[in-house]
Amino acid sequence: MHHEQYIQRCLELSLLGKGRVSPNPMVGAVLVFEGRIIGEGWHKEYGGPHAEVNCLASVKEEDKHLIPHSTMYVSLEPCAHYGKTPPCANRLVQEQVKEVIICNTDPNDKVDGKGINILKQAGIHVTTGILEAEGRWINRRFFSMQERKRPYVILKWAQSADGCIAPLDRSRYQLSTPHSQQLVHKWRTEEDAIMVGYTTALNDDPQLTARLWKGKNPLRIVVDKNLQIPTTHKLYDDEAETWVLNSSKSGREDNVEYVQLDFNENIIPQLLDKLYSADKQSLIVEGGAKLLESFISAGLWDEARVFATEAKLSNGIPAPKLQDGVLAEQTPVGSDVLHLYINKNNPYPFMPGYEL
Ligand code: AOF
Ligand code: ZN
Repeated sequence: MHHEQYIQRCLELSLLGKGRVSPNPMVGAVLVFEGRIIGEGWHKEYGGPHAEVNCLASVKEEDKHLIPHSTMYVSLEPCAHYGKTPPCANRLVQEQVKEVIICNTDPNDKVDGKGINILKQAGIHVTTGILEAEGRWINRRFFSMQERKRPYVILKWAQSADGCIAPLDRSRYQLSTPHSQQLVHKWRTEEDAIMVGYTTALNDDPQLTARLWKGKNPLRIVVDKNLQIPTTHKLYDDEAETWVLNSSKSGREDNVEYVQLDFNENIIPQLLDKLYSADKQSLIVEGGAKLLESFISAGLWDEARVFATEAKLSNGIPAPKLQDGVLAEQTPVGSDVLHLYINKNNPYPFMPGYEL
C-alpha cells in the first residue's frame, strides 16, 4: 500500500538523526504530490528544526504551488507546542497541506493528540498508525522515557566459546574481534550513557569512549561505592562526562559528577531515576558479570547484545544467564556472532530489518 511505502521512507530518513537528536525522537517526513515525492526532511539534531519543517524547506521553488495539493507523511504526530521551535501542526495548517499521514502519535504530554486536533480542526484529513510497531521499535528509547519514565536499557557482553565472560583472575582479556569492537564503539555513539561495575573499572581501566567511530561520547557511569578507583584511571579523564555512583559524596568536579546513592537499597532503580531526571534516554551496560546480573535479576533490562566468540577460556567467569530473554536475531560480525536477545517484557517488540 502507498501509505506504508512513504512511511517506510519517513522511518529511513528518521534514522539519519540517530545519535544526534536525543532526548528528542528521531523523526522523518516526506511530502507527496500525485505519486511523486516533492520534499523530504528529518530531525537532524537536538534543538534544530523538526522533520516537517526541513521537509517543507526542501521543496523546490517550482513545486511550491503544489504544497496545498500534497500529502505530508511523517513518522511522529506533528507537535503542538512552542518548544525550541514553533508547532509543526500550525505550520502544516498554514501551508494548507491536503492530508497528513502519521506513523506514531506523540506521547509527550505537550503533544499527545493535540497536534492531530489542530490539523483536524483546520479540516485536514489525518490518518495514524501506519507501520506503528516499526516506529515504536525505532524510537524505543524515546517511548521508554515518555511512557515508562525510565531510560531504555541495553546489556552488552562478549563470551568465549565455552561460555565465559572473563578469565578467573578477572584480568583484561579481549574476546571479540576488532570488527566487533568497532561496532561497539558505533553503539556507544548511539546511546546516552554507558556503564561498568567497580571491578571492571578497577582492573581493565576502560575509557568507555567511542574513539573508533565518529560521533558523540556517551555519559560514562561507574559504580564505586567507597571511592576506591584512583582518579588517574581513564574514566576520570576529560574525554567525556562521568558519573561516579557512591555512598558518601555528591557534587560536581569538572567533568565528574559524584552521585550519592543508598547502597542499602538496590542501586539500579535509583540510577534509572537519576538518568530519567537528567534526560538520558538510554543506557548500555558493558560489564562485568556482577553488574550485568544485577540488571537481569532486577528485571530492568530491555535488550542484550551478546557476542559469541571463537576464543576459549576453559576456566573463567561464567557469562550472565538471561532470564526472560528471547533470541531475536543472530548476525555474523567477522568471526564473532552477535546474538540479540529481547526481554519478553519489553513493550517495544523487535522489528527485523532496521539497524539496532
Ligand atoms: C515533530 N517533529 O521532527 C520532532 C518532534 O524542544 P523541541 O521544540 O525540539 O520539541 C521536542 C519535542 O517535540 C519532542 O519531545 C517530541 O515530543 C517532539 N518532536 N515533533 O513534530 C519532529 N523531533
Ligand atoms: Zn514539530
